[in-house]
Amino acid sequence: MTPAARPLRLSTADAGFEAAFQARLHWSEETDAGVEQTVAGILADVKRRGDDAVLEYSNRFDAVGAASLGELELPASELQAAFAALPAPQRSALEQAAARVRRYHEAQKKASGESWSYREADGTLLGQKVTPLDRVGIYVPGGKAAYPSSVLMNAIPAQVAGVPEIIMVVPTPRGEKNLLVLAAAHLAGVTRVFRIGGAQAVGALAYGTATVPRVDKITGPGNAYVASAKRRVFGQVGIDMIAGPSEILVLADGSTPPDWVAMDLFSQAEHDELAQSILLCPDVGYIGRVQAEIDRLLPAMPRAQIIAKSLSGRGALIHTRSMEEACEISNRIAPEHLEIASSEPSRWEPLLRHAGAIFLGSFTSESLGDYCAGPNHVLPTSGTARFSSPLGVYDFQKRSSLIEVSEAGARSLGPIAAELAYGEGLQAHARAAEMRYKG
Ligand code: HSO
Ligand code: ZN
Repeated sequence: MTPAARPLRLSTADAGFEAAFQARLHWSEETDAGVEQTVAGILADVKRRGDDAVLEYSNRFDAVGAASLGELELPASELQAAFAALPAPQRSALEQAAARVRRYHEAQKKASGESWSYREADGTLLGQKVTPLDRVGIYVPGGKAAYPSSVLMNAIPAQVAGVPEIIMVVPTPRGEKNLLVLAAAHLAGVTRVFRIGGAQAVGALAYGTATVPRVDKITGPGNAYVASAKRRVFGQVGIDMIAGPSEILVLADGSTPPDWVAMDLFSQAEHDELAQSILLCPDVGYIGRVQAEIDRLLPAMPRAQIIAKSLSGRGALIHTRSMEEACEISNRIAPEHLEIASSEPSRWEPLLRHAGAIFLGSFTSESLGDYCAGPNHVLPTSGTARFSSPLGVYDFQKRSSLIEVSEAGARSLGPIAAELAYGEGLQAHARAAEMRYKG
């Protein structure tokens, strides 16, 4: 028996709307004291004992039965073989997705990832030099959340940025390898792959061991242990973000077939019982039709149980007074994915300020963005789109300021610097500037 999927029905005109809306949005990742303590212990151990510790934890938690950490590295030939062994349609889909994701990120690099400078009249040059990170680590979860598409979304921007070494870690519980993940690693240009996971893999990447090289930044999703480990090593290395459950918000004016919208709501709900799917619409009749499609379509879904839990526990169908009000509410939510299911998406898009990715028009299903449209599917969740952006080429680059002062520039800038330096009581600063024009 499929349980019913009943998202909360709300109307902005109701007196209790605000409280009910807030309660539905609220999500806090429990920081479990037990997890925190375990992770702290594992990281300290990996830092102290390196390879031996990582090997022990991998044998204990993943039952990989390895005698040395070196055994857990997958040779490039095995990645290549995994790719070659894919059924032709799957190989072709993966190749086309990778090519489109690469092209998008190349355009992104051109638009915002290049060095720049300008020269002033007296010859002084000012600018910014953009360089890739030397080495990055990509965490890929094992088990049910192992997404080959996420391998592409993490590795391709790193490669396009020009990162010379991309180290991937992926746990293989009881030695079970996910061939599609390995094939994606081959296609995306991953340099080395280790079959390790959990906090011990994050520690190995952050501190380096005899076998696993130390990286400069770690990206990629993971369970509570991985998230906690990433938080703890942040500062020693860069990290991308701590992703919460997936979210989709559909803004509908009633012009998109309601079964399309129902399936779009399912598409994020099927990721996770804690995923959040929300519909905002000024037409109450249409909301009823979407609910009817939810009821009709759900029983045939293989992940019906997860979808039902997600929609009933965290979903909402919200009746608004207008599309304008729907846009305002969407801005307050700042969803990871925002679909404008409308016949006039360009009318509403300018009103929308906070979202990880915006999908315009009835034909743009969010799932195309997950796999092959081109933009990255690693997006800010839990309202963090208010201040952060999709994973991109810029996450694998850093910037250095460039300053080249001419002799004339030293004469014009020197007195300004000296004046301010004396004001701060810093003689050496002042003299260093003065010596260059006064002697
Ligand atoms: N929607 C997920 C990404 C994904 N979907 C991977 C399918 N595979 C988070 O944006
Ligand atoms: Zn998805």
